[in-house]
Amino acid sequence: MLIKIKRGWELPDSAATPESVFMNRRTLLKGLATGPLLAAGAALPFAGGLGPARADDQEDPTAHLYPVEQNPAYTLDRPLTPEDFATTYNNYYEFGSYKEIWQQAQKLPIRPWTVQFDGLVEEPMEIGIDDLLAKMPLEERLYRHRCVEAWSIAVPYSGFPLKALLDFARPLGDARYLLMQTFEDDDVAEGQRQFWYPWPYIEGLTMEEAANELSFIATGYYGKPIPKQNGAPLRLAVPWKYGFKHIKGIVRFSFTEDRPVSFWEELAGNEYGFWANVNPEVSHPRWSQANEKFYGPDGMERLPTQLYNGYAEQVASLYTGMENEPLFM
Ligand SMILES: Nc1nc2c(c(=O)[nH]1)N[C@H]1C(S)=C(S)[C@@H](COP(=O)(O)O)O[C@H]1N2
Ligand SMILES: [Mo]
Repeated sequence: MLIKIKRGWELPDSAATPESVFMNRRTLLKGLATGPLLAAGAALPFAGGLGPARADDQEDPTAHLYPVEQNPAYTLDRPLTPEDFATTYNNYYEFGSYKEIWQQAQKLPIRPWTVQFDGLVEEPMEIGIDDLLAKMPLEERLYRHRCVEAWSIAVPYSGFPLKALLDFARPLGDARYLLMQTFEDDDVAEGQRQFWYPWPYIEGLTMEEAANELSFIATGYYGKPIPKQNGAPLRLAVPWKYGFKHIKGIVRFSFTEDRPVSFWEELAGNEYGFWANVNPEVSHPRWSQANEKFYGPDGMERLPTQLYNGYAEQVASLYTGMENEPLFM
């Protein structure tokens, strides 16, 4: 771990060093000094996460793209969650089934990163992340995020509407669902060695949901490239749905006629369904969803959960006539 710190200080103090790299190092140092991880479980994350130079020491080639202009249509009813919190309290089972995975996630190489489009499309294709980003209209949006576990945050994503990606992918008329898939590499993602999980992580949306104005692909966070622990280089944001739908580290978009079975649905379909729309009145089988623990600038605050996480105006019409579907689990 000392080696890594030394490398950090040795970096040339060039103006070209993006803030993201600088910040990550500062956060890392802070984490080393004060983080609960050091006391609690240093051996586990640090053993594999730090050490010789790895892909995580490369400058993110998209750093110059950010910050991007904020879309004023997506504002918040609450303050933003501090960046420190949103980037160190995460769910990313590929790197461990606990919240403190951010160091482990630094091992993920995000260049080269190829994104595949297949299934019911006019023409299957593959494209590198930087070529893809150059084609997409980037903007910033402030979104609420509500995990099914009942914690919530409010964060600034940069990225592009999923609709722009659909237009690029040119799905065929008989495509009914969009399946998204996370990278697989159990050399860096040690969680993927846990064979009882149905890797790779899969998520899905109906084509109508995917084309909804709120469906967003995040490539940036807090005005910088999105950190690995938050899903770099491509991560879904569908803020009216529980957090597990927000698939990270996407490598594949596939268009299907049949409904995809998601990672969590396969593990426990009675607890984590396909629709997963937020609703305070529909309890999880093991806990109430009436309230949420919002992590804001003043720490944790209990707030009432809102139907569709407060986005009913934009999405309720997607579900008319579907009263018999388990829309809220
Ligand atoms: N590939 C993958 N994506 C994932 C997860 C995961 O374990 N693996 N966890 C999900 C869950 S449960 C939540 S709440 C969000 C958390 O996103 P954040 O850590 O950026 O806040 O990521 C989602 N995306
Ligand atoms: Mo979650």
